[in-house]
Amino acid sequence: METYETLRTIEQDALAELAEVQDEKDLDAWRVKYLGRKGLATQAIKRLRDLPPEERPAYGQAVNALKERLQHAFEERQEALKQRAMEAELRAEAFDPTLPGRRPPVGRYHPSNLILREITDIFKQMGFQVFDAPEVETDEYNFELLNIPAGHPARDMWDTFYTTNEGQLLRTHTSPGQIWAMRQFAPEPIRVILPGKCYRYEQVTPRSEMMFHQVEGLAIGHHITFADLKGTVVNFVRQMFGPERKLRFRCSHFPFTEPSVEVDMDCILCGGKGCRVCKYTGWLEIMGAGMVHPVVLRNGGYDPEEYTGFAFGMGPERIAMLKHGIEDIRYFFSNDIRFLSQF
Ligand code: 2U9
Repeated sequence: METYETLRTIEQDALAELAEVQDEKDLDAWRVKYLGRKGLATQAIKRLRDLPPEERPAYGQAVNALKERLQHAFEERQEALKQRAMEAELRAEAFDPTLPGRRPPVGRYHPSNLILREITDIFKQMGFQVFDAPEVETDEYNFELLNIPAGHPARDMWDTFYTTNEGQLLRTHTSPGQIWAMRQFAPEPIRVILPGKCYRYEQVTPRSEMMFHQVEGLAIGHHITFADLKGTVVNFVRQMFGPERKLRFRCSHFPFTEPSVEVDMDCILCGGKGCRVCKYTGWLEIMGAGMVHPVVLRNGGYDPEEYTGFAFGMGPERIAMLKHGIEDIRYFFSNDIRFLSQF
């Protein structure tokens, strides 16, 4: 019976030690110690020799049963350790839903586009539709059809980017687009607004860039008068700059309008008292305008005996500069995120 006692001791020791095993290495050492070829459980079979033959089968079975139980306990422990390691790994990599999220960088509208949208929205309310026209133009559309023939002194007003193709250029104003609009719609009355890019080969200064935007408007129909132009401009300015704004229409000259005016608004900064922004005049120039010249009307396909129209043009960057107190037009196109992200 002492032999069986030994088997029990082996089993008790083995299970107690197994419970203490914490990692793969110790587990393997345990397996070698008890179940390996020279392991205690394996070696226990040697006691067979000391037993009388009739007791040997029972003892053999007892040793095999012990080995099976130990093997089973080994596998259970192995599985438990694996499970524990996996849980630890998952805990280490765990997603923490309480951490603040990482914001992806989000783009926004360019201040030129924002002001263009504001301007076109106001004119849309008054029944104007947005018309799109090419930026690469011909001499004919950019100058001639607008009553600016070759040699006309007005051509000196624009220094033009000519292309290597004869007669082809980058438009110096959005006005050629108005010819496209007139020729598309004549003889129907029209109200169109043309926002877009223009190019002039000039010295870049705080007040002028080589590329800039213009918004031009054109209304053609029967009985359109200067009073319609005035009402349209006053409504626009009061929506853009506030209901208290005063306006002044000052005589001017453009080849494509007759009569022509330049429109001044009382200074938004000083209210007309005079300050640095209005150069102590109390007034800010915001646009040019006039009644469409009869020659231009005819070039667009309208009979000037039957139709009249008004037109106006403004620089949206200038409008945005006045509205937001921006002092240098070059901020718009120098891609400085510190400037752009303020709008
Ligand atoms: C056609 C007929 C008439 C458009 C006009 C102006 C006056 C004008 C400038 C102001 C500031 C442009 O950005 S700016 O430099 N524009 O003063 N523009 S009347 O008149 C037209 C245009 C096309 C067929």
